[in-house]
Amino acid sequence: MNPIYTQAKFINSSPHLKDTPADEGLEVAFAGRSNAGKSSAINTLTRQNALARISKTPGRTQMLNFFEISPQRRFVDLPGYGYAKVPLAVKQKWHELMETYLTHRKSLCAIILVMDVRHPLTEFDWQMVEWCRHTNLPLHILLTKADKLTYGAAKNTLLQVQNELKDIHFPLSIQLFSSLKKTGVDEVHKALDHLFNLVNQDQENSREA
Ligand SMILES: Nc1nc2c(ncn2[C@@H]2O[C@H](COP(=O)(O)OP(=O)(O)OP(=O)(O)O)[C@@H](O)[C@H]2O)c(=O)[nH]1
Ligand SMILES: [Mg+2]
Repeated sequence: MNPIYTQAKFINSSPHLKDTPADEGLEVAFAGRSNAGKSSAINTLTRQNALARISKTPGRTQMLNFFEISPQRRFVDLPGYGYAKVPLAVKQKWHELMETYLTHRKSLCAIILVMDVRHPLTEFDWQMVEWCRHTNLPLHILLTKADKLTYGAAKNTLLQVQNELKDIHFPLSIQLFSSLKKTGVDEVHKALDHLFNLVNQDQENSREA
């Protein structure tokens, strides 16, 4: 594993694109339905229990939360979408924030789309897939909470989702994941190494070792 992920540090939270870290370097955004497990995935991937805030209450993350992985490389925990009980005004605000972020953020280099393995490909998930296809933004999908299903059932969902997305041609990969059981972590780190252009550096490191 590339050790940089465990060195992640919280930078700041912002309800708008002002007051965000300078739009330089590379940023990977974690998107997905409210309560899908985005913040938990960030904690699992960085091996830190309380880096991103987790909540049993859906809709908890309403801001853009930035984390520095290494200088010029960041994660962003995006507010979750699709929680029915959120008031309309909050939903509209969310829509504006997401649209502004996705349209204007130059350092955004990839989306990690987090979906509950039991409820994959909701309407908003499809919108995110379409957005990435439209803008050629690499997309890595985590089917998380895989611990909630038997291995066979989780694998079946993976195949189904792969099948549903098979005709979509742009950098796209899909995997099973569990923050509870810490499964699929190496696979995400490898995907991130590519997205963050760390592969060559990694090879250099192993040559030096
Ligand atoms: N069993 C299981 N529970 C999980 C997993 N990942 C997250 N959870 C639980 O799901 C709930 C929501 O997790 P969060 O990480 O806060 O979800 P989120 O996508 O960040 O939610 P919002 O911030 O509301 O958008 C919490 O109760 C977590 O403990 C997982 O892999 N397995
Ligand atoms: Mg969250």
